[in-house]
Parts: sequence; structure tokens; C-alpha cells
Amino acid sequence: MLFPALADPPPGIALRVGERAMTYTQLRHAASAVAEQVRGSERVAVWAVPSIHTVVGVVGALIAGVPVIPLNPKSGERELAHILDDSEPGVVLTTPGEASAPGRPRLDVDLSAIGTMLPAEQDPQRPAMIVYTSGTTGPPKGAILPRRALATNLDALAAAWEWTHDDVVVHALPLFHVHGLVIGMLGPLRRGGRAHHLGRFSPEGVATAFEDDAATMLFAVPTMHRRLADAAQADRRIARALSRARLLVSGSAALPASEHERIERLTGQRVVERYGMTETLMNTAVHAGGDRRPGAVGPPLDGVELKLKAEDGDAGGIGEILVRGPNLFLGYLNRPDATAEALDADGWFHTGDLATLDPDGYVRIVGRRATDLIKSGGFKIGAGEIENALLEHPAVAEVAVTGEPDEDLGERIVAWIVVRDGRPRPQRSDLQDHVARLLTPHKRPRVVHFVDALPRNALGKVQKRKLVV
Ligand code: MLC
Ligand code: AMP
Repeated sequence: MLFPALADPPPGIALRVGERAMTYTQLRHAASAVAEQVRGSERVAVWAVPSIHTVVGVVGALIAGVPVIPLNPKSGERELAHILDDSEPGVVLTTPGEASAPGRPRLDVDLSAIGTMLPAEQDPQRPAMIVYTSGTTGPPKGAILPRRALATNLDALAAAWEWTHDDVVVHALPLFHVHGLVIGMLGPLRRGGRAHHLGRFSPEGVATAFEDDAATMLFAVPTMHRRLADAAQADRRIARALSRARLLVSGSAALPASEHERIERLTGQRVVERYGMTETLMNTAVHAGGDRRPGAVGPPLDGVELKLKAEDGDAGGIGEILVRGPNLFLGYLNRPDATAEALDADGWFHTGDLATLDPDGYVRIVGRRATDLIKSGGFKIGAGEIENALLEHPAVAEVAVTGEPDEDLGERIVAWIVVRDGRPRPQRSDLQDHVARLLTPHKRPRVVHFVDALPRNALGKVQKRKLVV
């Protein structure tokens, strides 16, 4: 059972999102009502604005055993159409008063409804969630996560972090990716503890949650940790509030060692890193009682097998991370080709991440095989999808997209544009808006360079490594 606490609701608050809170009993009533409404559907989507309704919708679908697709509420038209055509949800669960996917049936989640359907055991292999994630080329793929992946992974994290029903997790992560939704919301609910989503990220909001809501753990991407450190440096109140945490956790991208050390200097806290992926949920984590080493993401979680596959000719101990275990997805929806490429016949998932192992088995991520994947603010973005979008702009003749280091975002998206003959050079903001409108705002290029030609090899392939200013 995914949520034992709903079968026998403990007293107290289960969820807080922004200003709204809900007890376990209220959550059971409202989520059961959703479960009754969606029971029998093949799949449903949820318009994943940061609201309590979003979480109730997801929990309700999970109680009913209906796979749920979290949708980015800022999805642009092209990306949204692709996800909906690919996954064909019967209905979109929505927050009253908020938008939804145009032209699709919506079902507003009613927080005051009282359903009676009880969370029951379901086949652990049954799909629980389909989460869209970018690859190097083409549109995002839907990773099908089974119920056993959610259950075993959340339990393995609980063991690593000594995570109990006494913990209050605070965060402000988007609810359409596994970090914010699975780990940040479903994690506390599986423990019978409390999830506190701030609605939107701000260092002041995080500080207040530690001061006034007895938060014990923070989940955040490195960009948020960096902004917290800046705020703590400027304001002792924020530093003091962070120092009360039991665990500050970072993931979704590498936390620079310099930030790890700065946060320790300011708050006395050593951040715990964990390493995961949409397709695998979490693979490794530094334990609560373990050595919190800067730049290391800890040992594999209980039940997760991990090995490095050496690159041809490599002698430096660097290899691609392969993982196997109950945490793995079932495959990509409608993409057997992509599934076969990532999951080998022996059940190992090829992550594309490059790492070394410390002598005691701690993993250190040192890079990525594909240069066409960009991690910006913790979001994974494929160069190909942005190039395709930019090629649809009437003034763009040729384009290449790259990532470059960014102090705040880790990496920022850079577009190199050859303007179509006879067309005036477009405004940079025009190109950014174009990508935001078709795909999603976080995929817009932060930097745009206009060039006369792109460097190409004899076969006509763009040589991205030669793209420097
Ligand atoms: C900006 N905006 C635009 C726009 N430009 N809207 C339309 N058109 C344009 N041209 C809007 C944005 O929508 C947003 O609106 C606001 O302006 C600011 O956008 P931004 O500049 O992109 O936000 P930023 O401040 O850079 O965000 C930083 C951040 C964010 C850290 C808050 O990157 C973030 O939430 N990251 C988390 C990513 C994550 O959860 N990854 C997990 C993946 S799972 P508004 O309304 O919002 O202000 C995974 C596995 C694992 O990786 O291991 O966890
Ligand atoms: P996503 O496809 O959005 O789930 O992103 C997964 C990718 O995020 C992984 O393949 C890694 O490249 C990266 N990632 C996640 N956690 C970490 C971490 N702690 N350190 C470095 N990279 C990470």
C-alpha cells in the first residue's frame, strides 16, 4: 500500500501548500472522492500548479490505481500537445479557478468532498505515474513509473535519512517532476509526516517554515541552495533559521563544493546530496549519519545496484553510471526504441552520467556523456527540442543550442542563430518568447548569439565545441 497513513489517518496536518493545510482525515476524504471519480480510467493528467488540489488529485488517482501524468502548467502549446497526444489522459484534474489544458475535459478537485474508497493493495508492477523528461533530440518522453518504484524508493530514502512521521519537509519545487512531487510530497505522506510546499520559492519562506512550522528537512535544487546562501549571508535571521534544520538536502544537479562549504560556514549545516533521475527515482544518497563530503552523492540506496561502465580507453576510473533495482521505471510510453536504448537486456539502466567511485563506494558525478543535454536550475533540457522550436521562427535559417556554465542556474541555455537571408535580425526577446510559448519558459535561451555561419564538419554536422565567443 502506497499510503498506509490514509488507511488509518493519524492526527495532525498532512499537507500544507501556501496558505492552505489539510489533516490526514481530510486528505483521505478528498482523495477518496477523486479516486471514486477516476476509477476505471486508463490514465488521468493533473494540471500541476503548486496547490493542495494538485496533491489531492495525484493521491486520489494513486488510490484508484489509475496512472497519473503531471503536467507543467507553464507548458507551451507544442509541448503540451505532444504530451497530451502521447499519453491520452481521459481527464485533467484541476485546481478550481486555475487554467487547464485547452480543449480537454477537466475535473476540479473538491477539497470538501467525502469519498469512501479506501487505499487498497494494488499490483506493485502497475504504472503509478508517467513523468515527461527531455532527451537529447526530439520531444520529451514519458517515463512510466510503477508503484513499486515509488514505494521502495521512498522507503530506501527513509532508511538513509532516518526519515519518520515526526519530520516536516519544506520545499518549493515544481510538482510536475519527481523531485518535487514524488520525493517532496508523496515522501512525507508515505511516512505519515508532513509536507509543506511554499507555493513559490523564497529564502524568507524557507526560513519561516523552519521558525514557525517546525520544518526539519529542506529539499531543494542547487540554484535554490545558492539563493538561500546569498540570503543567509545578507540576513542573520535566515542563517539562524537554516541552522535549525535536521537535514538540508540537495539534488537534481551538482551542488558545487564551494556552495557546500559556504552554506556550512553560514549555517553550520553540511548539505546532504542525493542523485536521481526521472527514470530511476533516487539512486544514491548521503546518509543522515554518513560523511557529508562536498561533491559526492553518497552510496547506492538499499536495493539499488550501481556500477560504472568504463568508457573506451579510459584509465582514470571514470565510467558511465549503470543502475538496476526496484527503483527503475518500466519504460518510455510509446517509445520501445528509446526504452531498448536505455535499458539493457540484463536490466541495467544506462544513465548517461559519468562518475568515479571513492574507495568507500561514494559516487562522485563528474560529467555527462551527451553534450546535448543541459541542466538549468535543475531542469533537464534537450538542445534538440529547442533547436526544433527555434527553426520554426520565420527569421531563423540555422541554429545550434549549447549549455554554458552559469553561477545561478548551473548551466544556461545559449542559442547560436544564423538569420534567414533577407530577414531583419529578430529581437532576442522575440526568440526567447517564441521558445517559451512553444515549449515552456524555463527552456528559453538566456543568451542569443547571431553568427554568419555555424561551424560544420565535412558531413555537415554542427561542431558545437567550436561555438565560442
Ligand atoms: C520568464 N518567464 C516567462 C518568460 N521569461 N514567461 C513567459 N515568457 C517568457 N519569455 C517567467 C517564468 O515562467 C517564471 O514565472 C518567471 O518568469 C521566472 O522564470 P525563470 O527565470 O525561468 O525562473 P528562475 O528564477 O530562473 O527559476 C529558478 C528555479 C527553477 C530554481 C526556481 O529553475 C526551478 O524551480 N527549478 C527546479 C527544477 C526541478 O524541480 N527539477 C527536478 C527535475 S527531477 P513565475 O510565475 O514562476 O515567476 C530530477 C531528478 C532528481 O532532476 O534527481 O531530482
Ligand atoms: P531528470 O532527467 O530531470 O530527472 O534529471 C536527471 C539528471 O539530473 C541525472 O541524470 C543527473 O545528470 C542530474 N542529477 C540529479 N541529481 C544530481 C546530483 N546530486 N548531482 C549531479 N547531478 C545530478
